[in-house]
Amino acid sequence: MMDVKKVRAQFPILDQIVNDEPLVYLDNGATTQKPKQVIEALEAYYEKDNANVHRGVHTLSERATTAYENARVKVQKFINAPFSEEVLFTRGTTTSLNWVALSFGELVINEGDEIVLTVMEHHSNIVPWQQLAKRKGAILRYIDITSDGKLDMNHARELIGEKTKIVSIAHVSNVLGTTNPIKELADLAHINGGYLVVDGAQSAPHMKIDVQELGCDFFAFSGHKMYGPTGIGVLWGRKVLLEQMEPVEFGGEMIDFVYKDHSTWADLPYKFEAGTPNIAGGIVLGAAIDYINELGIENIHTHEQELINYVLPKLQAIEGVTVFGPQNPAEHSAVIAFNIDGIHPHDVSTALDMEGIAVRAGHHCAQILIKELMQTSTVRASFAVYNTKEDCDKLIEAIHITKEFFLNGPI
Ligand code: 7TS
Repeated sequence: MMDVKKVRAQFPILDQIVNDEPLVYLDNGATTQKPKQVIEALEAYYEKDNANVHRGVHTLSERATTAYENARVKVQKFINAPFSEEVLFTRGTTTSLNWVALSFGELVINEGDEIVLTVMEHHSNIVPWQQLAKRKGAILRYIDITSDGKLDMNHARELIGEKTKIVSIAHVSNVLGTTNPIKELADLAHINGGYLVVDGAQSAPHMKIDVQELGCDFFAFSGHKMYGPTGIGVLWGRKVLLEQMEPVEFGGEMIDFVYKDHSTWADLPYKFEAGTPNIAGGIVLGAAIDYINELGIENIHTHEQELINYVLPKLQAIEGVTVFGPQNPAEHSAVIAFNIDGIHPHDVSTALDMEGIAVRAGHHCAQILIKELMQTSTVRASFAVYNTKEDCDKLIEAIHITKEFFLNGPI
């Protein structure tokens, strides 16, 4: 059993009053808060070790380089990647997916080829593929969802065929909370001679990731959604593929030799990491992984799932509330999007903020999905390891207060 009180105490930001109420932070799908040991790792780096990496032979540079490369190994172990040089540091999921589209897409996509996405994708797993399709004359296809917000696997089997070169899909939807069957999709893509790209932004913080077990070819995620800093993320790719790919950015550190008319590239992973990287970000992402490992990702998952089991039925029971995505709590991950009949989601979000509760309202960068759900926006409560059943109770109570205020007027 996780001692949530102890966990909460590690997050200084949570201990504050917002609009005269204790803060209840339920916008973890957007970004998570950071524990003391992660904040301290950032401070320690700048206070003791700051230097550029991979170039100086002086002591600080060696220290910074060692810490940065150790962080890469921590990421490798975190996702069970076969090789540390398959771990590329990026700015975040968005950059990671752009790199796959720009480099791998450029390599394998030709005119008439098909790229299969799903209607539940975040814009950062749609727009880079649209741009690639435009450049190459390729075709985009979208797998539908079922009425309870799961991926329609019959449709997936229909769409993924011999023209499919790339399937790119969210592991967990940032709106529906659906977890997609990655292994099955990887097999489908591979049988047809294609490749599977996974957007792990909403899964890596919440469940054990094993890229070998998932059977995917690329896996992207962000540090800031898993208790780490902003501006750092990861692209993992299979070595044989990364080796064939061209770099996306060019400049210092990514070259082997530079001649007047051409250049040759450094080995993996450096070929992709042009210029001075986000050194502090990489090292502190390593500290965030240490933090997750100390708690245990399985324990985090169990705790969050308990919260969903607790709060989802309570939400479903409120008259006028529609919850999107799987209705069975066991199939619903740590994000819950919902709407209240007759009240605009932005009004709901403002009213909840008045009660000290932070949620997100909007299209959640998933406009195709929101249209599919026949909404213009939704409210979304998203959970992390430091959330409690009391947070859930406060959310439910505040929704009742909000309904009362908007539907029956101020008392
Ligand atoms: N993919 C998914 C599934 C996401 O949820 C997000 C961010 C991204 C990609 C992009 O990640 P980034 O770190 O590069 O921005 N999602 C959200 C969200 O749901 N609310 O704010 C950001």
